[in-house]
Amino acid sequence: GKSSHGPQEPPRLPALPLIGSLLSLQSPCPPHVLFKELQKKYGETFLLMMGSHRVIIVNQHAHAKEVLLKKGKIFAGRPRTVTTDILTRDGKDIAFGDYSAAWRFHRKIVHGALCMFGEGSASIERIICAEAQSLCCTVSEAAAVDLALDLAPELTRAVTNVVCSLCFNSSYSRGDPEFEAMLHYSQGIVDTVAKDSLVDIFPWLQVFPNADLRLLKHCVAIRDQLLQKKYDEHKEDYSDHVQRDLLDALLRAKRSAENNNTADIDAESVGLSDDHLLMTVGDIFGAGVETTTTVLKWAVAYLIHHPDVQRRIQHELDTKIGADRPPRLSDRGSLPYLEATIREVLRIRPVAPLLIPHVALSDTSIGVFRVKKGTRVIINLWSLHHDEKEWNSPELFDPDRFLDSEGTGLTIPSSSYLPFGTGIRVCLGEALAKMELFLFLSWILQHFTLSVPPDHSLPSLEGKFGVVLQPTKYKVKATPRPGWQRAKSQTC
Ligand code: HEM
Ligand code: PLO
Repeated sequence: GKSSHGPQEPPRLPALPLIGSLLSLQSPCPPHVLFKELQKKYGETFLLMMGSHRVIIVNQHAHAKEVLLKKGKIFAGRPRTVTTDILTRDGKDIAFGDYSAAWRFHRKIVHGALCMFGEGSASIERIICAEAQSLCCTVSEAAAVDLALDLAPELTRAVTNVVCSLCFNSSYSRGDPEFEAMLHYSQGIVDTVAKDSLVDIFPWLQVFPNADLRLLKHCVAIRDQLLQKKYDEHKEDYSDHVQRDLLDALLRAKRSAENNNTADIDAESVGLSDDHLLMTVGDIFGAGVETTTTVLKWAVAYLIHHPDVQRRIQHELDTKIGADRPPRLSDRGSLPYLEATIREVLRIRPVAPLLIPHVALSDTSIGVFRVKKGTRVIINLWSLHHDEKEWNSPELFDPDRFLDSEGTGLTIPSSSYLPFGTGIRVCLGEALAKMELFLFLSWILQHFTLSVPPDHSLPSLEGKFGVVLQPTKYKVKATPRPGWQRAKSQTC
């Protein structure tokens, strides 16, 4: 190979015309799979052009950690794209907002607000368990009359209500028209935003009629109306003395910056304008709903494919908790097999297979490769989680890989595992998501055994690529477990 004297150019894919078609929606493979394939020809880290932008694709964990951790601050930028600008009013949110004082400030406020509800306090546990309870009741009612259920809407409502409590101190009941509208617009956004679609690569294409862009704008307008309504309501009965939720926490920060106006803080530059507040709470609401719901759908799909795994979790639940009480957060330590299963779901079907693109804020390097300021860096988490050098039969669903040789202690067998990212752009909702996944799955499996409904085929495990990797729709049969049939009538 080449001798490495100082930084060199990364291997580079043939230029523009090819790449345009490569990343377009017509490509037979989703981009994370395609990028993993391209490694064979170009090596683990390579460069391509998306329109006029330099993009480096990283398919291996050492380089991924250099970008996210060791040089995390240098690579903390985010690109501006047509679709994310529409969603976030030109990057006035956390996830798609570029590195800035406003971004740092908002992360800090949200982090603080999430901690307030966080692991230590009982309130978040109470909220999740109330939703889990109501979910189990709805499922058992439906299961009594219908052998083939679509769990997705109920899972989504449960997860939405948790994040609704956190953000807005509110919740939705079944059939609430606002909830139905939310389901609809959110799917429209997931289908159209940040997919490296042609308009994001060639922004001048915006001037032509574009169905995706029209759908996105329509869905964002409906979302914004909903956010604005919550915002107005909160402003009306805001008080400095009570902090009910995240929106109150943001409003308090805004008020206190405005009151200290004599100092050098002004609302616009620190990012405390109405737009910033709305976009931040929109981020947490959107992330809170779409990510956790997606993982639950994947988990149920894999459990249906692997009844043995399901039985082992239920055995663990029966021996460690029994049938007299529901699971709680303090049981997490005694249910390692369930935890291992959750880890395996997050490995085999990462929610964000390409994370969110990062941008180099100055000239730098990755390994031996030179990286120019402004270069976009895509970490291909799909490659990390399916690396044959790191995982035995990576396409095999096997929770045991996360257990030690005795099968009782949890481990992470490879450092090629970053479901939530890492470093200064690490997921803000990791702790919340893990609590929800644990409680919802343990409640469901304590109450029901899930299987394929008669005359249906197994759920597809393929996934539909978008800003999150979603499973396609499927139906399940939920059979109440013996010990819980009696309890049901008392609690529902
Ligand atoms: C960012 C994963 C749940 C809020 C991210 C990133 C990943 C991720 C991979 C991108 C990291 C990067 O670009 O380097 C997940 C997974 C989840 C989950 C697997 C569920 C299992 C949540 C929840 C919330 C949330 C529940 C909200 C409460 C965010 C935010 C960011 C983010 C705000 C942007 C951080 C930034 O750019 O500074 N998440 N997430 N996530 N996540 Fe999550
Ligand atoms: C999901 C659809 C919502 O309507 C808007 C929204 C806001 C924040 C996004 C989220 C969507 C998708 C998942 C994202 C999240 C921010 C962080 C998270 C991208 C588009 C991940 C997994 O990185």
